[in-house]
Amino acid sequence: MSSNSFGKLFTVTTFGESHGPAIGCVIDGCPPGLPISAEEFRHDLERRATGRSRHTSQRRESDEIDILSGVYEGRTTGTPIALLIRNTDQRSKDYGDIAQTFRPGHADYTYWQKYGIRDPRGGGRSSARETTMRVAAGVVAKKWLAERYGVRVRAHLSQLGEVTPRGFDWAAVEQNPFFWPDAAQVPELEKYMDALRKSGDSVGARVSAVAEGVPPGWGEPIYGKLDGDLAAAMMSINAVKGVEIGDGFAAVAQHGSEHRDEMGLDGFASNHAGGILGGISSGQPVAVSVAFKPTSSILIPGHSVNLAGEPVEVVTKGRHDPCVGIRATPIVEAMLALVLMDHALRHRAQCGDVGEVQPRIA
Ligand code: EPS
Repeated sequence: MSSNSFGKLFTVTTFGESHGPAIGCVIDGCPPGLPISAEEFRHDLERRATGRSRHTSQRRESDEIDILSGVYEGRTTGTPIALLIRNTDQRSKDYGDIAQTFRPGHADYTYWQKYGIRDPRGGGRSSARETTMRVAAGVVAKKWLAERYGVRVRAHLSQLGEVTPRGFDWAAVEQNPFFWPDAAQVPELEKYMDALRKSGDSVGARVSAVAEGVPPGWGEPIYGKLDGDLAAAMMSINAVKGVEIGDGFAAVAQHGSEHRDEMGLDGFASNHAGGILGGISSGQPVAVSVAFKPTSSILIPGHSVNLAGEPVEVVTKGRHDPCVGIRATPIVEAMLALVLMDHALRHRAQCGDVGEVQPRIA
C-alpha cells in the first residue's frame, strides 16, 4: 500500500493497523529547537480517543506515546521524529463474521477489490484508529505554529444529524463530550445520541475549524493552493464526504456583491472567502468545515454479499461509534495545523526574502 505520507516539507508518514501490535508515525522536516515532551501529546490524544464518553466507541486504549527519535533533551533536533503507540485493547473476535463479507458503505469492499487481501480486524488500515497519529503529529504542528507565528487552531462540532447550535461560545466547546459550542443544548444532544445508540443506527456530523493569526502569503498556486491542500487533507480523514472553505457551497446562491470581502485599511469587512484568495492565505482566519458520513458499522441488518459470492445479511457487532464526527473534531484541527505548517515552511523556502508587503490590511 502506497500513499501513507502527507506534506511536502513537513512530512508525516503513518503506519499500523487497528488490531496490529502498534500504530505510529514519522514526522520529517520539523525545524530544530522546538521544545516537546511525551506529556504534551496527552491532551489532544485524550480528546480524540475512544471510550471517554458513552457516545463514542467503548474500546479503551491508553494511547501512551513513545518518542523514539528526533527529540534530544526535550527539543526537536531536526531529524525524523518517530512516535509509537502500542495497541492494547483489540477484540478481534468481533470481526469474525465481517472477514467473510463486506459491510455495505464500508471500505471493506474497495480494499478487497484493490489489494485482493485485507486485514479485517478492526478495519485494519482503513480504521479510524489511524487518525490517532495525525492528532499526534498535529500537536507538534500546532505548537510550532503558535510559537513561531502566534497561530491558533481550534475546531468544534457544528452539526450533529439535523441538530445545529443555537448559540456560540468557544468556552463551551471543551466542556462537553460533543465539542458543542452551546452548553444549553448538551442535554438535548445526550438524549439524541442515547436514542440513536439504542436504535443501533448511526448519524453524520459537521466539524468546523478555524485558524487565527495565519499571516498573508501561505499557499502555492497553481497546484499547491492552500485550499486545495486543505480539501485533500480533510478528505483523507476516514468518513469525510465533503469539505467547504469559507461559505463553501452557500456561495452558489450568493451574488458577487455579497460574497466579496470588502477591504479597508482597518481590515476586511467580512470573511466569506474563509481566509484564502487565489489559493493563498489573506491574513484573515482560515475557515474550513467538514462533512462526516454516518458510519457503516451499525446493528441494523443490511444486504451484502460474501466472499463466496452469495447474498448475505450483515449486522456489525462490536464497539463502534454511532457518530464518528464527534471524535473527529481534534482530527480536523490536526489536519488544518499540518497543512498550515507545511505551507509555512514552503512559503519561507521560496518567499522568505519577500518580507512584509504594504498595504497590509489584516
Ligand atoms: C473503528 C472501530 C472501532 C473503534 C476504532 C475505529 O474499533 P474496534 O472495533 O476495534 O473497537 O474503536 O477507533 C479506535 C480504536 C480509535 O482509536 O479511534 C473503525 O471501524 O474505524
